[in-house]
Amino acid sequence: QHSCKFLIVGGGSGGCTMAAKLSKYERDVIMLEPNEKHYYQPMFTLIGGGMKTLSQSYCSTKSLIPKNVSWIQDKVHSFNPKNNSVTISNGDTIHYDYMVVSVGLQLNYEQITGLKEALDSKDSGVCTNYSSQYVEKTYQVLQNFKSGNAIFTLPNTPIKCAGAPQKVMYITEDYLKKKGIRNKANIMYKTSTPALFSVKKYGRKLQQICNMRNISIETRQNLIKINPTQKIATFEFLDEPNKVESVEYSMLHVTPPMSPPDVLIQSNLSNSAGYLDVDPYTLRHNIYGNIFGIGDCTSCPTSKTVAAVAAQSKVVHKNMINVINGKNMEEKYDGYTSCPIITSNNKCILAEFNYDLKPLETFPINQGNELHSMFLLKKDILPIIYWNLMLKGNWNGPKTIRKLMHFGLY
Ligand code: FAD
Ligand code: UQ1
Repeated sequence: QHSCKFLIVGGGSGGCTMAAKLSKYERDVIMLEPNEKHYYQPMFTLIGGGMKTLSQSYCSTKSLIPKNVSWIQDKVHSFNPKNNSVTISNGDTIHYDYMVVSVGLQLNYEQITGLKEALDSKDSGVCTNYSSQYVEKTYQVLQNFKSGNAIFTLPNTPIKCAGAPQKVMYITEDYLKKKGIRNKANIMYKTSTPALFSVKKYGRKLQQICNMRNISIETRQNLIKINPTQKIATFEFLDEPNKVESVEYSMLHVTPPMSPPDVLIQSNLSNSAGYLDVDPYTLRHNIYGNIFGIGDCTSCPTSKTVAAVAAQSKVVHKNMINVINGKNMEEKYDGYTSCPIITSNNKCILAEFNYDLKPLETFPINQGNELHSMFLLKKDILPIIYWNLMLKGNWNGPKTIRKLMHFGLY
């Protein structure tokens, strides 16, 4: 039996950021997180491309826990919001006054036949940047590539960092070009979505890049099966029922299907799709007023990123404090999210936008162009911002910088 004023469920980007913010004024905070290591997942794309190492991407969870926060190294087994409690895997119950849910997304490998064994087998040519367990294999597959089809997939579910499935493709194309074997490769992006990118400005530019670099884009196709011994991948056509196609590959980068964790789907905190049912502007739970949500597990219809979490963290913190003090919630989340789309080993398009899918760029330059400066921001500056500002509770996204850069006009 435990009880606390604030319970934070999940110690990923959202959970650790909220722990840091709350611990500045509160002592009675518990954070539940099963993992010993905390990974900065945005670095996975660079690790897969051989530009960073896995050991550069994590810290021990323990080292991130602020002084006033108790860490319980376990996971929620069931949510009981009517009793203001959760039970955890070891059978204990934790009672809370207020709860922040930040459990992220789970990777559902089993939804693609043969995927798990293909990832586990060394010579299958199948890789994914989406897990710390497999991300190093991507660079091995890339280095071993000799010729044939290199296929990159995006599944038929919402995913985190919707740009990541194509970043690894641009890095691969650039790598093969520099190695002098680009003409031996046939590069294909097979995506369940109807377009390359949801924001028109960036989508248009990325389409041009693919045309110029001879990358074929095949939309509304969904990977359903892999035969890792014969190296054949099978796709369904989402707009043509019953049509499937099998393609040989030498390299296959898979973005696994994702969903909220089962424990959230099965709870009465989720909407019909399984996401934590929050108001998209206040981030407060739509039924239980003492529960807030942050990050990938929420129903907010924005692209799921650390950048979004940063902007949400201020809203959750301020609104929660106002609720506690019996005041109106004043902060509103505008859906801000950002996706640094790496297009080579030294260039990046820095997409930033809101719920309206309108660009909301921080810098007074056209971020829709491939820029070396934005690559350096992504590779060298953002990790520093993450570990030293965001996880210490001192980064709410670049809004203030944007206002300064645009003299408050934008
Ligand atoms: P997470 O950080 O995933 O944390 C969720 C935590 O909840 C985990 O630690 C998990 O152990 C814990 N948990 C799960 N179930 C339970 C339970 N039952 N009980 C207790 N704890 C539980 N974002 C960007 O902004 N820019 C990028 O360039 C970028 N690139 C990316 C590239 C890749 C390959 C990947 C995988 C992600 C990328 N992201 C990027 C996305 C970003 O990492 C996520 O959006 C972000 O980490 C979400 O934070 P979160 O707190 O919601 O979830
Ligand atoms: C950001 O704030 C952030 O969180 C720390 C990210 O996650 C790694 C990002 O990828 C981006 C692009 C931002 C936005 C920051 C700036 C300075 C534009």
